[in-house]
Amino acid sequence: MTQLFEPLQAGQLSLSNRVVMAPLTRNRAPGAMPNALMATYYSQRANPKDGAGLIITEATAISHQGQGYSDVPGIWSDAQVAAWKPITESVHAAGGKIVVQLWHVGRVSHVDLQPGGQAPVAPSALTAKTKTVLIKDGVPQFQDTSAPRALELEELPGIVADYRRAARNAIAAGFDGVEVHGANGYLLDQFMRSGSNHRTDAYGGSIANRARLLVEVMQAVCDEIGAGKVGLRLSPVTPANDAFDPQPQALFTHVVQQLAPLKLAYLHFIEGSTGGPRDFTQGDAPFDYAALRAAYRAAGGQAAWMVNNAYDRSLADVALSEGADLVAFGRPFIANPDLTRRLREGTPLNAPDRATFYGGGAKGYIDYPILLN
Ligand code: 8OZ
Repeated sequence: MTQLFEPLQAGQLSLSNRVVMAPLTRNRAPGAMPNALMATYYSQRANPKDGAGLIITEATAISHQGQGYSDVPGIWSDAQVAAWKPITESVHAAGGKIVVQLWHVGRVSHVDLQPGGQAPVAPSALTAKTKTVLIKDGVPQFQDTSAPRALELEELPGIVADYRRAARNAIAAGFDGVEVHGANGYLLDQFMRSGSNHRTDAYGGSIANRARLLVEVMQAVCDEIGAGKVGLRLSPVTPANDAFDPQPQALFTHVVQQLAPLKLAYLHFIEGSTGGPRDFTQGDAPFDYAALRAAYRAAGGQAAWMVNNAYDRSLADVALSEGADLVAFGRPFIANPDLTRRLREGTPLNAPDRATFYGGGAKGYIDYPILLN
């Protein structure tokens, strides 16, 4: 089977193959500023034949309030837009395509990372049982998240506006589009799932109410830059960052049905537990991803369907034969800039070094070997 190495038109994204570089947090952007090391890292993975058909950047904060980890990049200021430009230019010069992942962490943050040392914001004042990464004296340290405060109803249009500004900035910075981060227990996921959303207004309670903020954000981002440049990442059953909902099938079926009319470029699903078991599930029944896709297609949704989590070549081939359009690889892309070539030729993969995942410099970032000739 060769489908993995064939081109795909996903909305306005013309992709040279179906191997996608998944978003990967690397904590190498001090001061939330993109930099030259990142240009090297991404362009190493941008070759249209041997690298990713699409690169999704590491999660990137839409506002200072949206930050929850040390040394992750942002895209809220003009200086950040200017600093992203050399990165998108080097990826394009290498023949690749790149979208930026737009991120608001919500309650997964720490007062040390928030403007004025304030409490992080969330749908409800419920502390996440999870850790964040603070880098002190160059050493990554896992620390408990801080207690959040509940966002006021009047603040929500401002959150939507921050996503809209980030999308506008992304295009100004030369990105081919954006991916909204709706997964892994961050702000939009916190609103969707009842474990973290105890609101009693129009953004809490029913499934339709809990999905409302995500749908408003997607609408705003699409209005701003055109839906054909917009993707969305979801993780229906992950427990990451204390995410929980008792009825994920009903919740995410509603979500994709709401998004069907938008004509998005792609929908991106983490299957099972993020970075963990693919068969992990939560709630009232095992999650049925095929039924989710069928519900989306039945509602008229035409976005490319991207799958992720612990894929290898044979699992990817099966997924494509069963109707997926794109397969995103995370950790394999950390250690293999030429992952697509290695998958095509069946060459052994370099193993990623966990000690250099978060923070640091060139080591474990831009020094993984590629196959020669
Ligand atoms: C690993 C470490 C920090 C953040 C995600 C953005 O899980 C992340 C993340 C992953 O989506």
